[in-house]
Amino acid sequence: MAKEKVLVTSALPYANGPIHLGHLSGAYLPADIYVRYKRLNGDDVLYICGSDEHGVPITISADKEGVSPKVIIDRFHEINKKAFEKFGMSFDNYSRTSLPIHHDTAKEFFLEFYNRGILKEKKSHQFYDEKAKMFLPDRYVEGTCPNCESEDARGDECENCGALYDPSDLINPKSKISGETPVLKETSHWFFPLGDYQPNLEKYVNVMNEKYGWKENVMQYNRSWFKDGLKDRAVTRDLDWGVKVPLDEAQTKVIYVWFEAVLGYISSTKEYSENVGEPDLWKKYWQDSETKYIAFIGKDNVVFHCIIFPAMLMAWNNGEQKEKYCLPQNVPANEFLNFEGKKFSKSRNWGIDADKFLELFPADPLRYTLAANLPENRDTDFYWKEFQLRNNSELADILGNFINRTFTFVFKHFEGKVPVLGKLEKIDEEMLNEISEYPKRTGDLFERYKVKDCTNEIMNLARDGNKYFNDSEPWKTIKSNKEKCATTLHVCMQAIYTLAELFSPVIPYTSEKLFNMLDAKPVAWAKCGEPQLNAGHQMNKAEILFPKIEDEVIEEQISKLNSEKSELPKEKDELISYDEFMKTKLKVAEIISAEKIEKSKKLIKLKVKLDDGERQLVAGIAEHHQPEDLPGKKVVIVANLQPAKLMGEESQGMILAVEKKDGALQIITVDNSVKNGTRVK
Ligand code: B3M
Ligand code: ZN
Repeated sequence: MAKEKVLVTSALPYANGPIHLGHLSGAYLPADIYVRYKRLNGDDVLYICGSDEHGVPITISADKEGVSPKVIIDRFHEINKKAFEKFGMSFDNYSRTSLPIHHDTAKEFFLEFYNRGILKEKKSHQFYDEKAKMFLPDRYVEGTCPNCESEDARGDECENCGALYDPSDLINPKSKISGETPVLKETSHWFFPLGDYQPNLEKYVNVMNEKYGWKENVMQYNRSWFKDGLKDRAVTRDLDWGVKVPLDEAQTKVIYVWFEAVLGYISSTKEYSENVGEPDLWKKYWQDSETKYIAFIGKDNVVFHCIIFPAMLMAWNNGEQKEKYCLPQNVPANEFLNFEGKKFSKSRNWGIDADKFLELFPADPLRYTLAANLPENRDTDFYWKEFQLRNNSELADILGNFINRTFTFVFKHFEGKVPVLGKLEKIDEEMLNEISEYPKRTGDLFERYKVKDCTNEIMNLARDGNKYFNDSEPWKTIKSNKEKCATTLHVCMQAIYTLAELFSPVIPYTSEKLFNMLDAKPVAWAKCGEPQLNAGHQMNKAEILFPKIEDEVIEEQISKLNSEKSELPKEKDELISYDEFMKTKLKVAEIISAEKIEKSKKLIKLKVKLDDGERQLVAGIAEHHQPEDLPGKKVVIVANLQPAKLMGEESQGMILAVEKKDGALQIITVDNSVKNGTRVK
């Protein structure tokens, strides 16, 4: 394949907290493995990232600590940069959006759109905290959800029912700054007309998908946004932390964090260009139609990378100026990694940060464990026990064992030199043939961002190496037929060389040690399956590549996790009378039909049958039950609950469910023989 010019970016992590394993499995490890592979493949690759240092998540963290946002970003920019380095992330540049070079880039784009009349100024009413004397971003307002009436609902999205709304729809809104009731005050903002770009965006996404195969999960998100119709998006905020809006009449406003954060990829590339003494180098990537731009992200960032950023680049490219920006050719977004069966949660102290993990264990066993189980098409889990198993039973007992037994034999019987390859038997030819096919097979998988499959496929070569060693029985042939023994070990050495290169993107530290043991260097990816070690080549002493992880080390982590988990305060059980209980009419109902509610992550609309007819319920169980599994089930509902509107759908009652140990919800069901309408007593 002709060499490619590849620009790769990973989502810029907010500098308001430490990176955890879930982040690594999302936008970072897959990208780093892909980039390392492309470099070995001889492609011209630039890998760009940096800290996202504006936005409400940062000011909320600063407020909580009573420090300036700068204190927060300086701390976490350093922590995350160091953790990434220790984890082996091979960025060409890791910048930060608080730098002037980024502010200038963001302002340039804003003024380009402003001066060409693309941005529309609109007046709107926004919540204003008269005590704190500031307009309140959505996340600074909380109140009662207008859909499910849950308390402490966030200003823009209800975590209980998934409803998306405007903060002014909240019932009994309160400012999270002063606790006071905010007032609606007129303000004006500039809007990017995203809807105007929908036809071109749909064409762009569909062409890219047809040509390069975008992931189905990504295409589903895009289709749902297109189906709802793209709306104008405010690109300014009444905040003081961020990139100032470059207009005299907007000195109290900043550019909306997402509008400028995606431009951080460009400013980070500019910084890299200056650092290497070629200030215009960045144009050879961003402003060259030959560039293959791949944006690695987590699934919560799809709309910004598949719709909003491309629309911004399209708008720029429609301008009179000559230079055109390249748009993402692919956005291989990963789903989420959970931790020990539950979502990572800072507030519930559930999970482990990358820097803490890397104080306990080396990077490669973690890289391998995460790579072998990436959430590429569905959420997956990290379990401490599985991490120990991957290290002990795969890295150590398969790969390490194959390398160790081969080196031991070669040093014991052939002075540590690659033995002469004698007459080949079928078993030898088959193994050499398999080795020769691996670079193409794995290269094709990496080219399609199938990092999980590729990682497991490479480990299969080590499995086959062990099988070949066992079936060839060098411990016997060393006595009966030394030439045959030599041939076996020569073939094993070639396999080890190929494994050193194939695994290099996944476990780079181990690969480097292995190449030192082989006293060899990697070659072009396509050639690493051909014989690379000549007979007589002297090896260096072998070292233990994967020390075993002992049970007690893992047990300590698991027990720590459970003990440190923040205990939610126990609710006091208030006593009620039988009559009070009977006021709540709990009845058995049969589910007739069930369907997910569009644009809500949690809600399912149910039709249920009682003794007095059918009714509609809306339940927040979409993350735990598939709609198709529900019809026919007999459930228990609160039949005399006041109707409520959820995402525009009326719910005439509530279905009873329990939360399982792992946090999943399970609806309560009764035997099918129970008649519909039967009361729970
Ligand atoms: N910082 C959101 C996140 O960390 C945001 C990504 C920006 S990529 C330009 O998930
Ligand atoms: Zn709600």
